[in-house]
Amino acid sequence: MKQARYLIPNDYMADPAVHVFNGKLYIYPSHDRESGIPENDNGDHFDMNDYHVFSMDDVEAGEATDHGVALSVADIPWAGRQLWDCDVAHKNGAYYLYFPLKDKNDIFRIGVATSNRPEGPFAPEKHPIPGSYSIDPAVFEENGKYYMYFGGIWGGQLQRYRGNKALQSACFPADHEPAICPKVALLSDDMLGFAEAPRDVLILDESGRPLAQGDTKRRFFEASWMHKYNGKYYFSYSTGDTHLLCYAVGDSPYGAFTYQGVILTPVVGWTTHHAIVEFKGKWYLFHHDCVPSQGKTWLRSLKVVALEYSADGAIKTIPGKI
Ligand code: FUB
Repeated sequence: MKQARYLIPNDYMADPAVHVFNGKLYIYPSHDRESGIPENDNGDHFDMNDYHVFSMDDVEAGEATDHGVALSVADIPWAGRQLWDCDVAHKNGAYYLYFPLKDKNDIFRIGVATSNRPEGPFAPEKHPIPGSYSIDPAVFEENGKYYMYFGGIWGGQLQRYRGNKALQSACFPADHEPAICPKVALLSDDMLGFAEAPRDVLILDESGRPLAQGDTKRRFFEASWMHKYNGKYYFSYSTGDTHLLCYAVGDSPYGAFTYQGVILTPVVGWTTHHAIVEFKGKWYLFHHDCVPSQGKTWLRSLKVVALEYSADGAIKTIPGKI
């Protein structure tokens, strides 16, 4: 696959999480829609109210099958608004959909919904995960342990917390201070909560110093993803207002991770978001852009492109605009 291709031409889908379950590829995107809310820095215009699940047998040329609505805001007892980027994990025949949603006080929390099928429908728990906050859950499984990465600044509200406690008001570090970190927590055996207090995911520069808040072309903004390649853990994320997808590599799912480089240069649109997955012996980058909506930042379309590594394990940078 030389060129990126659009996967769902008839609807606006974004923020892909992608997994292989039972030999099939499943895509869990956000479902963008036009709700008329004006664009602002809080992301109020990303006013999504349901999820669809898609599956594919062939990434190179096949169609994505739409399995219909898997979960709606209307079915979530604690819901306020805005279903943002979700992810799904599989354990012992059950599938767990993790989703960020603002509660009735307009605070992002992370919820969980369960199904016995990868395509859902998913039944939500009555309450969000205790101790959860912010957005963009991404779950990585290894040896029966499930790690949830999460967090996002600005509209994702991560700047309102320190040490897992809510602050009186949002607080950003000064430009020279260590950047706000994404979080990681082991999930409990029943997959419905955290087994530990969320920890900081440290992203270091080449000298071993934490990236600074003012280092906006490298510091974390949102959209965590984790994959393993050749024994190394690759933590990837979006730099938000500088519109890059980057990655950092470490020796443990907890990090620390050392910044390596850019996976995807800016796309048409504001947000950039991704999943990296191996399927049938090839690696792929799933992401989104706003070309089909002619640049409407809240109406994004899903794409896939081949992802390649150099012999030393470096990811080859992919151009976001062609
Ligand atoms: O889709 C809403 C938000 O935009 C996601 O949660 C972020 O990662 C960004 O893509």
